[in-house]
Amino acid sequence: MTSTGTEASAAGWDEARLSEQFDATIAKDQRIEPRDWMPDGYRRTLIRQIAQHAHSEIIGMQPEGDWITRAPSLRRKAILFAKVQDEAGHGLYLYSAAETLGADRAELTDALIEGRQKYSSIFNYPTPTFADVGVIGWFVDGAAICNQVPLCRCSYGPYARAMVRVCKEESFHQRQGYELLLTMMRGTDGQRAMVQDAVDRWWWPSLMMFGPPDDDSPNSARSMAWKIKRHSNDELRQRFVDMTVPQAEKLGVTLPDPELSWNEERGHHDFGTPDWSELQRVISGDGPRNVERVSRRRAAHEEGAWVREAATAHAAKQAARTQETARTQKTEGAAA
Ligand code: BYC
Repeated sequence: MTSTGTEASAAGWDEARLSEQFDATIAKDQRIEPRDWMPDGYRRTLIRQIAQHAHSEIIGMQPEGDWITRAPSLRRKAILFAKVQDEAGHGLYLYSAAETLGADRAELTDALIEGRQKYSSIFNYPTPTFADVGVIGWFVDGAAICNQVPLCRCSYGPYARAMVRVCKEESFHQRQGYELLLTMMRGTDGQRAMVQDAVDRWWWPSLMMFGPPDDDSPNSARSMAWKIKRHSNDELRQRFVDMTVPQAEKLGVTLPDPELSWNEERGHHDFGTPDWSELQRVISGDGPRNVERVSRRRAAHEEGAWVREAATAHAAKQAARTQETARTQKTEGAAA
């Protein structure tokens, strides 16, 4: 799509024509870019999803970040540092993508810390043992890969492009988690029990990451028609289960679902039903760690105010200096 909103109004195009052009771009599987005309609902949906995604990355630094000072070796500490730092980076790309839609980053942060915008339910669970770091990598980053690889083909250009790098890093995160667990499984009985316990606690919350079942997902149909989402919540959940079962067998752990079995006819695993009332509780603020996660984010934001002020003052000083240099050069040029 090439015409900007300004060009369009100059050409006297009406909204119906712009809407047709938008639909044609989506139908051709081409990208919508920031300066293209888009329906308000498309813009709002993207800001909602991208903001929630960004908030999830930033809040997601906390459960694992708690283990940085307690990692059992220098190697594990360095890996964990790098992973948590990557998540900060993902949050920043995503806030930038939301800004291309006209969202204001400071307002998005306020919406998060005032509880007006959501973040992924998964980060409201505790991480009592180091095995949780491994299982988060294996399950949570594994689920993130299933969910986010299709987002690389999302119809909105800046979101799709941000996802390419994010997915490459998520893939490293997943493998580091699995490798950590393989190491623990080769250790003592106590370590193996720790891994199984973490698997038991994280399995169902990980399945909930994909959102409510399709028949209870109010946003899916619209988002799929706009090619923001490429697959439904249930399709992606199934993909995650199919991918994870053989990995669990190789690792030597049991997934805590008695209904889990291979269905020859469907060519997929059958599995039990997550407790959807738990997902609703966690999303609405009543999970095991919601209060702690948001209050910590609020405190970090308040304590960081001086950094933002200093950076703004520095940028203003630099801009004034650049302007002054340009003025001096112009005067000297005129005099020469
Ligand atoms: N948690 O109609 P639905 C990561 C909300 S970061 C909380 O199906 P939609 C990582 C949903 O927002 C992981 N809320 O919605 C980071 C909606 O509420 P609103 C984050 C949830 O948008 C660090 C309502 O329920 N990934 O991987 O079509 C370390 C109805 O749902 C959840 C992303 O954000 C949930 N689990 O689909 C390691 C990916 N599920 O907004 C790893 C991008 C649903 O109407 N996001 N809700 O008030 C998406 O793909 C989609 O937004 C979702 C939901 C699949 C999450």
